[in-house]
Amino acid sequence: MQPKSLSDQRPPTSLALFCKVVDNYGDIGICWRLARQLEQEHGIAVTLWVDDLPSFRRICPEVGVDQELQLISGVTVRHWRDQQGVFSAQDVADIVIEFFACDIPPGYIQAMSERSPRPVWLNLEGLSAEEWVEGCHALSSPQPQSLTKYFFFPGFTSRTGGLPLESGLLQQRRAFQQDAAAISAFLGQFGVTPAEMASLKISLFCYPQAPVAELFATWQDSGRTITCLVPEGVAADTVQAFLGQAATAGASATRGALTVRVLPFVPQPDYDKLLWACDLNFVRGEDSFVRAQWAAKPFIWHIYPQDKDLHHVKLNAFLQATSAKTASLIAFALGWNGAAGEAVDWNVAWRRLEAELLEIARLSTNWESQLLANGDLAANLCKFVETVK
Ligand code: TRH
Repeated sequence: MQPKSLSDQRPPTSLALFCKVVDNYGDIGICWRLARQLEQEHGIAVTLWVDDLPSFRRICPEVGVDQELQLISGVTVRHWRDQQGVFSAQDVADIVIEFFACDIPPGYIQAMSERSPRPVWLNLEGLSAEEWVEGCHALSSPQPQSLTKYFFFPGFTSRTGGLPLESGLLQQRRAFQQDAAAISAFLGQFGVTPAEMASLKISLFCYPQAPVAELFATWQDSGRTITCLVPEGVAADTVQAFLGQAATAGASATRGALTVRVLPFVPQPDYDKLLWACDLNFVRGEDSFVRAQWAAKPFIWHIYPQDKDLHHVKLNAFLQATSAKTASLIAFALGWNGAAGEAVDWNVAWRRLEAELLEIARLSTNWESQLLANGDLAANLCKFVETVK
């Protein structure tokens, strides 16, 4: 074995990522993905502080919900119980990231100010295609005690931090999508039958206010057989009404042209496969929305609702930015998000969208190339840290 060079013996760069789960799975979903990527692709020793272990477990079954400290896929996971705690400068990582402006414990910030050199402190913001993002990305904000915080925005242009994309993901996706046996084996484990596999396959992940019942009624009368795969807990009341039984994983029913099948809530890497395997995906929030774009399949985004319909502005900004769109997709997406400004005839909206699915899939591949040119968020973040440290 070659002796290690001196530089090899330096301890790896350390990074603390603080994640507060506001609701659902997107906050931890994004942080967990980033933590793994920084550890695996950049050799950084990552500590992920997270306040809600049960939500984390839903997307990563290895998580022990009663563990204060655990090592998962090379990432140190710490239960962030409260804002208490006394920290010393030695406890502070080289890079400190707060997700979505969550408040880091005051004791940790105090220790950051006592550390020499000071850590690089980033606030990782939420994703938006609005124009102002470019102007705010990478801005610095002076903090008390000689600390500086930088805003780091994900985004869709080269003047933002880009989108998270694991190395090799697109190759894995292409191999999977070209392998009919792999797709059958993957969907087969959830009880999807050969007839369902041959139908138009649609995954459905949305917030409770989506007009799912209206869409189910439309799909039932569709001229083409459709299989809708719904993770457990999503649109639960409508799914239960359609099934005539509890909407638990494994349950399914067929009415007219539509089969609805309930899937378990799968671990994060399997959710990618589900998106890759379907012909159309309904996604929501932030992380599944990004994954749908790396699936290069048509998708409809249900945006996280905000007060005063602020989310409609974000939705329109994205619909304007993306090149993976047709008039039918824009109309459908606006209707799905209650942003159409008029009543939607779902039969018409669906017929138009369905007729353009192949065209949208083709456009999705071009959009993917555009996004790729912006680089991956984890790599962009590491480069940014080098420029400010
Ligand atoms: O769950 P979301 O609605 O999350 C969020 C949060 O509400 C958050 O507060 C808000 O800031 C944000 O949306 C905009 O949707 P999202 O972002 O798509 O996250 C879902 C995660 O769950 C994502 O990482 C994919 C994962 N997932 C699985 O791992 N398995 C599954 O079966 C499904 C359906 C999702």
